[in-house]
Amino acid sequence: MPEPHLTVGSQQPPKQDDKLRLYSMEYCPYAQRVRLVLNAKKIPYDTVNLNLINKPDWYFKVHPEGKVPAIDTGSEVLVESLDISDYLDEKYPDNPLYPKDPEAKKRDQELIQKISPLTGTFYKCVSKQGDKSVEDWAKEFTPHLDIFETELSARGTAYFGGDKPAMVDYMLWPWAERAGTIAIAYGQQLPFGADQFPLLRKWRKSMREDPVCSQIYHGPEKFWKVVEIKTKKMPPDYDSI
Ligand SMILES: N[C@@H](CCC(=O)N[C@@H](CS)C(=O)NCC(=O)O)C(=O)O
Repeated sequence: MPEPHLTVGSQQPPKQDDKLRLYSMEYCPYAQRVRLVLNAKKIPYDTVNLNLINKPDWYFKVHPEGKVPAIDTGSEVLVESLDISDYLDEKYPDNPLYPKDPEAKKRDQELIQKISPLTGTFYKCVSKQGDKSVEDWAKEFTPHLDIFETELSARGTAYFGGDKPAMVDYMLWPWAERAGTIAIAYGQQLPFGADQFPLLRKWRKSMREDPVCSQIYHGPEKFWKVVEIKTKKMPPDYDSI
């Protein structure tokens, strides 16, 4: 069971000294990135979930913009999923998630930067912005997905990280987990060709079975409820999704 989402009028839970504190929201893909890294590296942490529609006032003292994820290390608060993930990888050397070679690490970090245009398209699509057909959406997604398909092909490995998932895989996975939400939104899958993205499709299946991903898997129906809460302005009861 996820930790309850704290809302307006709640008290900030006292922090234990020996653990990192993650401020999160169970269905946030950016917070999920950090949870994947924490779990992949077996870093002890506790979670405080927040209701992001009715945020508790005290949270603005933690993160002035009131966003998740944020990590309280005990001596500082870190924000932004990519910065937190990089920090964790450097600070906790077990199970390194980047290649040792600085050039290869830089290439991975550059690839991670290319996830953002893909997620932008995902949000517009799933919240049905622009009144486009599924054919149009498939066309719009194609160049973004091609980047990752081509990269898997060039690397010749099952995962971007090689024979096991690493940083690029975990930074991309939250949206691969949510991809099925599009079929719920439109009543059909986007009409990609059967020969399009064979490596990415295989990657997605393998990632679904990765213990780090499956441990916190929710699947498309729950994410669809989260989309509906936002787009239909329904009561934000994230604890009963
Ligand atoms: N660029 C940020 C994005 C974080 C983000 O947008 N989080 C959303 C939840 S998924 C949030 O906190 N929304 C609340 C708000 O914007 O007020 C990151 O990578 O951490």
